[in-house]
Amino acid sequence: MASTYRDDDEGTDIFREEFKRYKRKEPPPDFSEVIDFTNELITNNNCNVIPLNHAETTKTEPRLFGLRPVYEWKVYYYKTNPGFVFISNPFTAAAQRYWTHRCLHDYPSKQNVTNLDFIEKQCGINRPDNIWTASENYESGKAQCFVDSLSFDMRFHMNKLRWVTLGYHYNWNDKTYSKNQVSTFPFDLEILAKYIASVVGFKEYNPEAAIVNYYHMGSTLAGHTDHSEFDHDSPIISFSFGQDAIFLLGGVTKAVKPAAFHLRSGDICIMAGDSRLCYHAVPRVLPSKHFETSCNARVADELAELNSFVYQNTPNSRENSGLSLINSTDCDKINKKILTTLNSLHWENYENFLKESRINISVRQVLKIGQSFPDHTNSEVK
Ligand SMILES: O=C(O)CCC(=O)C(=O)O
Repeated sequence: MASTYRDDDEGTDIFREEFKRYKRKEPPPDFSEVIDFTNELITNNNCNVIPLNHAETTKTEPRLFGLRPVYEWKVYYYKTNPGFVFISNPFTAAAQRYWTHRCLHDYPSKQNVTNLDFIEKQCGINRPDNIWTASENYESGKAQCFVDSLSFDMRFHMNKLRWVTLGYHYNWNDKTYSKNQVSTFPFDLEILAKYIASVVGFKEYNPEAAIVNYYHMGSTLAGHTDHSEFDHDSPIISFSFGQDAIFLLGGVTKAVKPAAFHLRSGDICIMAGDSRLCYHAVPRVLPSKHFETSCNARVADELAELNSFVYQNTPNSRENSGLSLINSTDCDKINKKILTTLNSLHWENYENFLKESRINISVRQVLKIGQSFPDHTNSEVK
C-alpha cells in the first residue's frame, strides 16, 4: 500500500490524526489531498478506470431500477488500496429519491432495529408505527403528537435517528450478529446490491445485513473496521445519498495514513480484497453544491422512460438486451415499485431533510455461502 507506514513510530495512531484534521472546524483543513473522482487530474494519478465487460452491459440496456445503463458508469479501482472500488453515482435522480424514501420512510419501521428503540425505552414511550409519517403529520398540524406531554416533538425522532439495521441486526454492544436477531432483508436492496456486486465481478453475493447511517451536518463516524461478519471475502457495498462527505480509508492498522475521498449523493464504495478489513471513517459531512434530486422535470422524464420500459418491452426483449446479470421478473418488480412509490411521493419534506443530512447504506454478507451460524453465536469473529 502506498499509504505510508511510519516504520520509526508504528504505534502512532495516524488514522486518528487524519480524522481529527478533517473534522476540524477552525481553521478548516486543507482539502488538497482529497481524492475527488469528478476531478480527472487527481484520479489519473492514483486510480485506474476499470473497463467493464461490455458484453454484459450493452447500449440497449434498460433503466434497471433507476440506475443509469452500465456502459455510462465510471468505475475506479484505487491502486494504492487494492480491492477498493468506487462507482461514481450511477443512480438517476429518480432512483436517488426512491432510496431516500426507503431509508427515511420504510427502513426505520418497527420490524427493524434503530437507535431510537433505546432512547424510547429510556423515556418509557412507544414510538408510532411509522416515524416519518407521524413526523410529517405533526409538522402539518394534522395529528397530536404522542410525546407532547414529554415536551419534545416528533422532529425529535427524525433528528435523533442515527442508524437502522436490516437483515441480521448488528449488535453494537458486543459487535456480533446472531441468528435470532434478524428481520427480512429488503428485497429491492438485496437485488440492487447483488447487481452492483456482479457488475464488479462478485457473481455470488448474498446480502444479509445492512447498516443505514443517518448523518447531519457536523456528524462523524469514527475509525473502525467491519470484521464481525463471518465472511470477509465478500465485499461491503456502501451507498451514499444526500449531502457530500469525506471518507477516509486506511490500512489494517491505525498506523497507516488514510486516503481521503470526496463522496457525493449516489456514489458507491466497494470494500473488497485487501481493503475489506481496512480502517475507514467519515470525519466530515460537507454541504453539497449540486442537488440532482431537486429537479422535478428531470425526475418526471426519468420516470416516463422507466414507465415505457416496464410497460412496453416484453420479457423476451429484455432477456435479449444484454441484461444477463439479473432476473427480469425481479427487475420488473422493483421498477414497478419505484414507479408506484415515486408517482405518489410528496418529495418536498424528503428534500428538506436531505438538504441537511447524509444517508449511507452499507450492505454486508454475514455468512459464507452455505455456512450456518455457529451454535454458540454471540462470540465475535475476529
Ligand atoms: O457512511 C459511510 O460512508 C461509511 C459507513 C460505515 O463505515 C459503516 O457503516 O460501517
